[in-house]
Amino acid sequence: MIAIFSPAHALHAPAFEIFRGQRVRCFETPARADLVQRRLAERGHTLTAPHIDSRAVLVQVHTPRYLRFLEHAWQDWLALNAAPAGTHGAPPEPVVPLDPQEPLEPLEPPYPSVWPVRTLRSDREPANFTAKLGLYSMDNGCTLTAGSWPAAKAGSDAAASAAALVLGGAPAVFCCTRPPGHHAGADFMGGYCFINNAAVAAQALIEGGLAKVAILDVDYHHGNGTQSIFYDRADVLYVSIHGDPLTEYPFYLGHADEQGTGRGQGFNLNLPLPAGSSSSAWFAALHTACDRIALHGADALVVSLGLDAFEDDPISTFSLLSSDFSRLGEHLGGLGLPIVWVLEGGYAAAELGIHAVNVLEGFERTWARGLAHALKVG
Ligand code: Q9C
Ligand code: ZN
Repeated sequence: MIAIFSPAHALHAPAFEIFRGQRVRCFETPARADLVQRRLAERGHTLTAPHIDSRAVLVQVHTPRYLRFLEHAWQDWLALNAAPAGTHGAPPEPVVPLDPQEPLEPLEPPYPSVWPVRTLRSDREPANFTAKLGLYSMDNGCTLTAGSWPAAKAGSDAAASAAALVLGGAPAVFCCTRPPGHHAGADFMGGYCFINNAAVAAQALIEGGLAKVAILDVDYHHGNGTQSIFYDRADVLYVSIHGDPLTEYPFYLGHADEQGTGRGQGFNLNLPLPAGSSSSAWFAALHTACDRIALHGADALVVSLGLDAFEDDPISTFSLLSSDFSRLGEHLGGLGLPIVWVLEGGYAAAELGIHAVNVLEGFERTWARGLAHALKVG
């Protein structure tokens, strides 16, 4: 399979994230994409760099003011910290001094601390940097660094490039990208995601002339960003299998009663499963998902390929085995649809390459069989 990879992903490498009030090592690391890339190469798959600038599609998926903020956020944060004391007040001394063992960053990253929740306005962009950061964030899961924008943009370019290859006749293309994307909405980041790569891929397929696209999201977490971007549209069907938001991140979206709105009514299907669900429950949901996708009559499929449904994922509770990822790929090959695959979550880094390749090679096996069958029949 063709896989798109840019070493620019590694420019986004925050030193830590905040977990239960503590600084902990990030779950979402550069090693993830590097290990998947290495496994793809070992198995003889073709790796290629993004060849398309996604800017034109990006502005259809995200708002101009969010993109402007993201692109300049690090420079703005630097400027704020270089401002003479008195302009913004000298920063207070931290109560807990920095651990000297920690890799020294030239500057501590910014975190949101105020958000425009219900009754507060999000239509006016404040001038204050921290207020803007809160406006454009759903949580504190997106540590901004100097390289966050170029890394995220490279992922978006990969998604647009994969869509172009599929439009050109490739049966499937895999985006070996990070940071992930499916929690990012039109104007906010969250859950390690800055730019919604799956949405970029789907929109690029529509722009390329396809009438109907489906997105299947198999990440453990509901893709709230993707759902919200396409919620009022009938041309892009969104289907997701995920941990029940009553107990699992992102908590505030992903319930079964969210079915779309306006023209998009009936074009959103959430299949939440209780935390701790078995593989057989998961595959039963996959069958339901595939039936809905077939009914849509999609011309192409985008798969938000999170690998965190794995039994040993450190932050998730489903029970998929390595062999189940092969089964997933085999099942999707049977749909007979061209696929843009986009890497999302999955934090058992050591197994990530094996699982991604298991899915893709499973797809290739049944896709080839389908072609052989079509030739015999036709
Ligand atoms: N301190 C994906 O799998 N945890 N995202 C946030 C913030 C949320 C997972 C912790 C997990 C998000 C793409
Ligand atoms: Zn996830």
